[in-house]
Amino acid sequence: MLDRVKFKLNCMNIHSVSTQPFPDQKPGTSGLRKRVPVFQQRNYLENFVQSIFDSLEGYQGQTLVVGGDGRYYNRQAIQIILKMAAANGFGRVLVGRGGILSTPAASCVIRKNKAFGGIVLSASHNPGGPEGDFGIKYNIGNGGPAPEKVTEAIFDRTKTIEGYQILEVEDVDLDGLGTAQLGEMTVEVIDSVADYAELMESIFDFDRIRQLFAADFRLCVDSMHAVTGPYAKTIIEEKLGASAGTVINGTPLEDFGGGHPDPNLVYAHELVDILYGENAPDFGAASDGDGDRNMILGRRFFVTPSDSLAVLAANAKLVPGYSGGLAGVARSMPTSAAVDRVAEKLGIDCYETPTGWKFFGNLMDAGKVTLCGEESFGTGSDHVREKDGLWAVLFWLNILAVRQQSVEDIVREHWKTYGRNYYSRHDYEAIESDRANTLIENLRAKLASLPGRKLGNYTVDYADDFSYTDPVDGSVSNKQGIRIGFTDGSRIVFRLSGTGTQGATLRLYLESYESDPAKHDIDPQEALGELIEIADEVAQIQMLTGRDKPTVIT
Ligand code: G16
Repeated sequence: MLDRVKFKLNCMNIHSVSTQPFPDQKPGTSGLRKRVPVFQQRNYLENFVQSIFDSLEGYQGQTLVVGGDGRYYNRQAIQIILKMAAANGFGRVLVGRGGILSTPAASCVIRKNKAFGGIVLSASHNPGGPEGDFGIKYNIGNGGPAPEKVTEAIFDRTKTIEGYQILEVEDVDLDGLGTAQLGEMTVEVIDSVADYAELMESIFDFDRIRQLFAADFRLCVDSMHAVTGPYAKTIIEEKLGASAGTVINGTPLEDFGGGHPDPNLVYAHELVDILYGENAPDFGAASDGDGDRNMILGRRFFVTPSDSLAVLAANAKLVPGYSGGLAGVARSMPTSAAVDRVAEKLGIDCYETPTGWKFFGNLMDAGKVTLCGEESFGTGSDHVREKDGLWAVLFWLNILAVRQQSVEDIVREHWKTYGRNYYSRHDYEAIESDRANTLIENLRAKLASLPGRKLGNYTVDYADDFSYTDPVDGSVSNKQGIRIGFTDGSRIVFRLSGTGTQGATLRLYLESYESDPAKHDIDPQEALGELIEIADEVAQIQMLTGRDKPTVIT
């Protein structure tokens, strides 16, 4: 404790603790994500939290929202953050009961209470538990992830930090609703679900969805032992009248029951088995650790996230909250262009942003975009500034209630109207970082030589490293993914994940377009077969990663 220097300020027990920087506290696509033991090092979390506060201006006396997905270390982290927020001069903190706030609910609470910002604790879809992952993210007053200029300021501060401020007091009881006083700061433990449920009720036609359930429609929602359990039970079972048991794995557990709370065809296999099994329900959905991602399934039918976004956009007017139409739509660059076709038909703008929800915030704040989404199982709208898993499920339910068709019929009809964007993502997880970087550098070196070249039956139209200029504030983000576009509109995209915590994860995205309805029934891996081969040839994936197949295919 030699480095622990105590100062008593006034009569409050504010302690200034001297520290030294830790290497690499760099926030990635969604905040700082590391393994739990890294976060448990002495002063590790404290340094990062102080770096957040030091990068902000004008928060004295203001409100901060704090909550997380309930994973291991959530409660301990919250106690530290509360004491540091009090020592640093926040006036009030709103914290979800039990420390629970899904990411979209945190965004909702920040906006509703006009808070200065929020701290969201989650490593999203990454596994939890003592040896699992933990994460921390700062959200600004619009309810969305901090933009790059803020995360860069936080990172810069982590490199020079020498100390932090903390109040020496007892832990706050997080399990009962009510208020507590921490020095001059008030802590309010709020209902984790209420504000969010009220917002959902203001957007969707709950009466119509109730009629759907009354008419024997069956749904299965897999909360994967993560944060959406209480939200889904309250909204879908209690308020909308779906039968008890509709929500499975609905109790948040610190280690997500040992599972990997990532709603895709591989990790949400329990739900997939139910929807592809005997007596399958009409509709299935899963969400991730912190409740911002979603996977949509019909009976024996998978809806790609890119298609889901396009279907929501095309049917938005059926939902009361969007009956006036959409201002515009946005998708991340690797997301398929299915929604572009809907935007064209609707006569609205479609923006292509880098991967990362933070890029949508400016567009929504400027009123340019109402709906947005990503291939990584994220869909959302301007009702909050995060992607929102349960919102997407309710959106689908509202459409199903109005159209009275199956999920599969709705998607097939959509393809008939707009054509089908065959799409797949291949992930190579936990490969050696050096190998992954070499692969990307080699590709970069090749880009200029590719246009005009014939690769198999495809001719390269353009090849670049995606760069984005924000149309609202003019900020430029470079090196956002290698794109190889072909003359027929097909694409191959390569990028390294910004959310993994072990080695590097290479993502390969493949897309081709088919307008002929007679050809809409091909297995996507087959339809994309030649592009998959071309990708390996151009990037030498197998040779450089040492893997003969991807870890996950979606
Ligand atoms: C985060 C971001 C998403 C982004 C995803 C990409 O999701 O919020 O906007 O699409 O990461 O991850 P990667 O860089 O690994 O491809 P989440 O759900 O992890 O917060």
